[in-house]
Amino acid sequence: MQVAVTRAVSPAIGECELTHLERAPIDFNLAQAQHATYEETLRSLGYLVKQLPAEPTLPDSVFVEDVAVVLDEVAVITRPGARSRRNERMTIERSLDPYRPIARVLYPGIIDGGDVLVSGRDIWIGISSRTNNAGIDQFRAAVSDYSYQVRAVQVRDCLHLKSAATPVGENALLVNPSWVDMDSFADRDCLIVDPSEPGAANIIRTNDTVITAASFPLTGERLNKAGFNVCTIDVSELAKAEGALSCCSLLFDTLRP
Ligand code: CIR
Repeated sequence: MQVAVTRAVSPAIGECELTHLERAPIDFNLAQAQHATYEETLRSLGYLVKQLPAEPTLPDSVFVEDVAVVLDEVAVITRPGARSRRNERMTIERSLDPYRPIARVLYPGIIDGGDVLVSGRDIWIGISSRTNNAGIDQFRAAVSDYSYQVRAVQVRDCLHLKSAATPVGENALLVNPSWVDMDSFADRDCLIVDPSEPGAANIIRTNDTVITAASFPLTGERLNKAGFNVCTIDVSELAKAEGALSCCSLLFDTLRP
């Protein structure tokens, strides 16, 4: 069974962390409606959505991706780079505990799940304002029994590695080459976002569908032309909090028959 762990939008989302964007008012009702459509889309693609209750004191808690990385063998609970996000961990850990052994990144490591790009047995981890080398070393140690190749990669001008690149196929990535060097992904096919849509590289690939954001129609068209089955949703209100598509869920298989 495929599970999507999500969390309802916090009523405090207007006080979210911001790194690259100017603060703009966020319409809470619209953000909730877009989030509901996001969850509905995952349901329509076969996911059992397990929604955690909203956290009124944790503005960024809807962005569950940053707090854990769920591999087949283990769930790694991160230590988010933003101090304001560290109290998101306990409830996420509790939600994953039934499904996977748990490992944790601890001080002095920091790491955001948004910096962890998993493609097959390869894991690239972005060095960003949210992820440091100590976090990467601890993550590498946590997965060392499971034959993944873990590599660090520098990102620039964006929040996370997964702002710059996400998996679009078994052996293919969708990349914005202005934010991460494509040389890092020499053994993958790289599709490029439309240059006028720098934020478009963050998509969700699931089964035979890719979910893209409505704000990036030209990249959606590129994927369509490349033969992908594209499903588009509007997450513009969540984007004002620097959230993208992948960050609103933790997707994994229960691995039970
Ligand atoms: C933050 O700065 O932490 C949030 N406002 C946005 C997090 C987005 N996370 C993601 O793309 N993985």
